[in-house]
Parts: sequence; C-alpha cells; structure tokens
Amino acid sequence: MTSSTLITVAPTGAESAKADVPALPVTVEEVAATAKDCQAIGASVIHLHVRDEDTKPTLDLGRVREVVGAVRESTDLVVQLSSGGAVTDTFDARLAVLDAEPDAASLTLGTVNFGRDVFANPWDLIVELHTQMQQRRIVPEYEVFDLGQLATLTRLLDKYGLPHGGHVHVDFVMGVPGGMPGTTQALAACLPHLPPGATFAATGVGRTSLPVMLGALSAGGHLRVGMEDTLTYAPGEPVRDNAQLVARAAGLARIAQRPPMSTDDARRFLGIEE
Ligand code: KMH
Ligand code: ZN
Repeated sequence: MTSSTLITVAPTGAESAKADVPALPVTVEEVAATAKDCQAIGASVIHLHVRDEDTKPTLDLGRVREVVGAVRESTDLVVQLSSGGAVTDTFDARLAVLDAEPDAASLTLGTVNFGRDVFANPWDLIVELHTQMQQRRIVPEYEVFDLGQLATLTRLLDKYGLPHGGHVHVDFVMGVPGGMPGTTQALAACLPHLPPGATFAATGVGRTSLPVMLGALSAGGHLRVGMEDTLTYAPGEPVRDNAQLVARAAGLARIAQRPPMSTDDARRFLGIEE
C-alpha cells in the first residue's frame, strides 16, 4: 500500500451547465484559480475538460492549449486532459486533444450508458488512444465504469504492451447511471481483476462520493474528487467550490494515515517524466 494518497481534482466536467451551477469553473482564469487552490490543499493531478467562451464544452485545440498553459503557469499539478470529452464529441476530436501535449490523459475502457446518453468507447478507439499515448509519451489513466472493462484492460496490455512510464493506474468511476454502482461491494469486486502491479483510484458520482472515497481509502486506493462528479456536499447543501471537496478528501486521507501526495511524488508514482 502506498504511504500517501494521490488526489485528483476533476473541477469542471462536460455535463453541468454554468447557468445551473454558478460555482463551476469554466473560464481560463477560473480554472487556473481553482487549480491553484486545490494544489494548496492537497491535489496533485487535475483532470481537465475545457469550456468555450459561451461556457459550453469544447475540444477546440487552441482553447485546450490555453487552459493547459494557464494551469501549468499557476501550479505544478500533473495535467491530465480528458479524452472522453462530452458524449456528443467525435472520436477524431477526442484523439486530437493529445496534440495539446498533456502529461497524462484519461482513457475509458468501454462503452457505457450515461443516463439517457451513450458514452461510446469501442475497441478500435481504445487501441488508438493507448498506442498514440505510448508514441507521444503521455501517461494514460484508465477509466473503468464497469467490472467487465477490466477484462478489456488485460486484453489491451497483453496485445499492445504497457503504457508510457510502465505503470498501470486505473480510476474507477462509480455510480454513473448505466455503470457499476458506487458501493464498497462493487469496488471490492473489481479489485481482484486489476492487472498485477496496477494501482487504482476511485470516484463516486453524486451521493456515492463519500462511500466510494471511504472504501477506496480502506483498500489502499487513491481518490478523485471534484465538481465534475459531485455538486452536493451534503443533503441540501450545494458544493461551494472544488477546494471544499479536495479539503474533505485530504482530511480523510490524513485520518487514514496516508496524507496527500506531493506533485513531485505523483509524477514519480505515475511514471511521468520530470
Ligand atoms: N464526460 C463523460 C462523457 C473522461 O473524462 O475521460 C466522459 C468523461 C470521461 O468524463
Ligand atoms: Zn472527465
């Protein structure tokens, strides 16, 4: 078990509208400020979805580069771009975010119902993302929404080899309507199917945030929190900002005697070149 906890903040996502959630960071300045606050409190990785001038999700490369640059300027966080985008994005546009040269990128291991939508991740796209990231020296974070997707991970690694950096790190995204439930039982069922030597984080969407966080810590895992996944801090209490969620995760990690990992340690842990 690692002696510290990798905390990833996912501050924005592609699903919530700024009009519905005024505290959601969407401008370049808001994302950079959130990133700085979250690093100060214990985050070491930022999972980024980018919004345009109208606050809508975008994969426009110029805008993505601008946000990556702003986060790099104001923090030392590991910059992980979403290659998942929004459910409406094309595969080509999702692949093109790698041109923005992030340290890391998410890579979802299968198609999943996403509420009333479908988050499409066919095998050929998975292979293309995996092999392009190997060639471009970008470290993937394998996103797993359901247990069967771990079989896809094993098949991927058997056929195409280890990712850049040589370390396999998985993030369980739990509680999505259409994916596995956000429960300790579901998390425990997944763990024996991780490839040997792999590490994991978990995030629980909505009200599954706390049970998943506590389950992950108890099993030696790492944490992802943020307003991409959680908009309610407690029943009837909207999240104030991303730092509030990172502070709760960092506090629980300290209670578990695995305090937040520094950004330097996170780079070493994930196999990212310094
Ligand atoms: N927005 C979801 C459809 C990822 O970032 O890689 C996909 C998602 C996963 O958030
Ligand atoms: Zn995401």
